[in-house]
Amino acid sequence: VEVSLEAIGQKLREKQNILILTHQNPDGDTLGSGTALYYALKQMGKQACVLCSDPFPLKFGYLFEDYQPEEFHPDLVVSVDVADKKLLGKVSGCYADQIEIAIDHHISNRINAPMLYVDPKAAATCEVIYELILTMGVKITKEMANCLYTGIITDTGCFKFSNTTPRTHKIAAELMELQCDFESINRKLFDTKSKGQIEVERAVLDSMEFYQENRVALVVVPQKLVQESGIDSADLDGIAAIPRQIEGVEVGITMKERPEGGYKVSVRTCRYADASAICGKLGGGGHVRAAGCAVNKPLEEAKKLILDAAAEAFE
Ligand SMILES: [Mn+2]
Repeated sequence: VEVSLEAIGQKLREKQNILILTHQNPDGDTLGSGTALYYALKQMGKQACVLCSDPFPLKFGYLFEDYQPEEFHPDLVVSVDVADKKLLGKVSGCYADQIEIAIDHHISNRINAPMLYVDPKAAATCEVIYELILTMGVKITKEMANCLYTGIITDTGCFKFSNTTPRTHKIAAELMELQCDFESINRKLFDTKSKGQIEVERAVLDSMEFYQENRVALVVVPQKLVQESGIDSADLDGIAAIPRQIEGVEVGITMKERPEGGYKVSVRTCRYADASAICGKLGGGGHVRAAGCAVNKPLEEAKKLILDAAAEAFE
C-alpha cells in the first residue's frame, strides 16, 4: 500500500528495534540508504541493524566506520532499494515476509508491504532516505551525508546518467553543505582500480563479441578469472559500463558467471532500447538505461536467451 513519507517516519518513531534489509550483490545505493537510515535511527535512540546476504564490499568500508550492530529481536523490518523479495538473497530473505516498510525508487518494485514508498523519479533511494530523515526531524550529520552522497553518485554514475534531475543536484549540494567527503569518495569509487581489476578488464575486453550489426556488445566474466585476480565481486561493477562506451553500441551486455553456476547479467542501454524490458523477459528488472537479471543456464544457452531478448529492441 502506497503511503506518505510522514506516515513512514511516524511508524519508525513508534518502534524501537529496527532491522534494515539491503539487496544482495549490494551497491552504493542500497548500502548508503541502509547506513544513512541506521545512523539516523541511532540518533533517535533506537536500536538498528543493516542486514545483507553478501559481505559488505571493502570499498564501501567507510560507510560502516561507526556502525555497531547489536543483537536484537526486530519489531520492525524495513527494506531499502530492494525491488523484489527475490533480490534479498538467502540471509535477508528470511525476513522477506516480515517487511512492513519498503522504500525504493525502482519502477518495477514488486514488494507487497503494508507501507510502500516508491519514487521512480528519484535517481537513487538515497534521495528518498534524505527526505525521510528530514521528515523525521533528525539533523543530517556529516556521516549520514557521506552515506547519502554515495548512493547518489553510484546510481547516477557521478550525475551522468539520464536519471539525474535538478533535485539530485540540489540534494547533493545540501550534502556538500554538510561537509560530505565528496572528493575522496569519488576518487575511491570511480578513479581507483586495483591491479587485479585491471587484469580482469584486460581479459574481458579481449573476449568482447558484437551482434546486431555492432549495436549489441557482449562480454563474459568467467568465475575462474575473478578468483585468480583475487578481487571483490563489487569491484566488477564498473565492467558493465564498458560495452556501452563503444560508439554505435546501443545495448551493452555483461554476463558474470556466479560462483554457484549460471550468470548474473547486466544490461546497459544508450538512447532508445529499454534495459528493464530486455531483462524483464528473463525475470529481471531495473531501470530504462540499466537493468539486470539472472540466467541459470550454461554459457551458450544463457547467451542465446539474452541476445534474443535484446534483439527485440531492434524490431
Ligand atoms: Mn538504487
